[in-house]
Amino acid sequence: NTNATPETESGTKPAFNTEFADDVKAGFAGSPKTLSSKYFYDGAGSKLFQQIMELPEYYPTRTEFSILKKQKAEIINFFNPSDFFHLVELGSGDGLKTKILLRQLLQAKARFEYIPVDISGDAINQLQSALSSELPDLKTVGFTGDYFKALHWLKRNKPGRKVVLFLGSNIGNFEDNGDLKFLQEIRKYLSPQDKILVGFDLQKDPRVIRQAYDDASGVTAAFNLNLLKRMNRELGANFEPEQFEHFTDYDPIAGVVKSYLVSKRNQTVTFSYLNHTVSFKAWEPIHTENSHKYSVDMIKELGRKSGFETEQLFTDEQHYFADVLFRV
Ligand code: AVI
Repeated sequence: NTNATPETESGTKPAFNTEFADDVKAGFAGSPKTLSSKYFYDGAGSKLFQQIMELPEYYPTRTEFSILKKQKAEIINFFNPSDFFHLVELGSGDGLKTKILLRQLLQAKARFEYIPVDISGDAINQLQSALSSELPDLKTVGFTGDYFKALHWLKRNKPGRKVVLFLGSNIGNFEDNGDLKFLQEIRKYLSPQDKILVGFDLQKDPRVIRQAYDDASGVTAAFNLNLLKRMNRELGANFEPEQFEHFTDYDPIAGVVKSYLVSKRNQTVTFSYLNHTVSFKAWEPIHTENSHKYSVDMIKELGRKSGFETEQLFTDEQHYFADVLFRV
């Protein structure tokens, strides 16, 4: 098992991450205190996220899965499969959802090459070895690293038409306007004929949304609190997770779930590797995540402002989720 981040503080220490240390210092110096949700996904956090995706309350993953399963034939037709293209997936993870499209493309004798991109080298290696046995006819060229490094590399090394996949509603986890900046940046690497399929979580009954981020079994709370444990492991901090509380709420006007870790009392935490201390007041929040929910109008407007046209929107019967195909 290559996914070997220790879950106890007595295990092997992960390599010191300067960017994490700097972001923690800067985020805790501000008011309100913040920490980027990108730090959720260490080994322990990624395992907890896998559990979140299985929760009865967490509808996005299973809904997107059903959209892809039911509409796979129609979706891949929009990729113009008989004309060679690179299928580039940003944040491929375990590729479970993508395999539905990959199987369909192979069955349709599509002319393409699959290029999964992930920040985790372990995820890319595991996906490549799974694909080579499960779909031996598939040509896969994995890329480990940052999305924009990958797009830059592609521009130089893989000229030709591209279809980009950005599934799973990761688009919703940016700060305000971060979704627009991200799509505008992607657009710079695309040419006429290129397309991008993006997963969006749709606005719905606010109670359904709120529950998805505050499940009864406490897995999402553990996922949020893992940030404190990660700082203990990697930055030598002495957070007591029991002294913080997971709090989350959905604002139906802004269309965003905001998650926090709230300090239950006045306390001071020492970061022994950073020679640094941070104080928290009783009930002071640390903002740890945004999860934006979209209306169809917001999606079309976002596409337009980023230089795309909405070609097709694939949704489920309840209109909980949408995979949206934008063309340049
Ligand atoms: C990864 N991302 C789309 C998830 C979401 O729903 O915003 C992360 C998550 N946070 C709490 N639960 C799931």
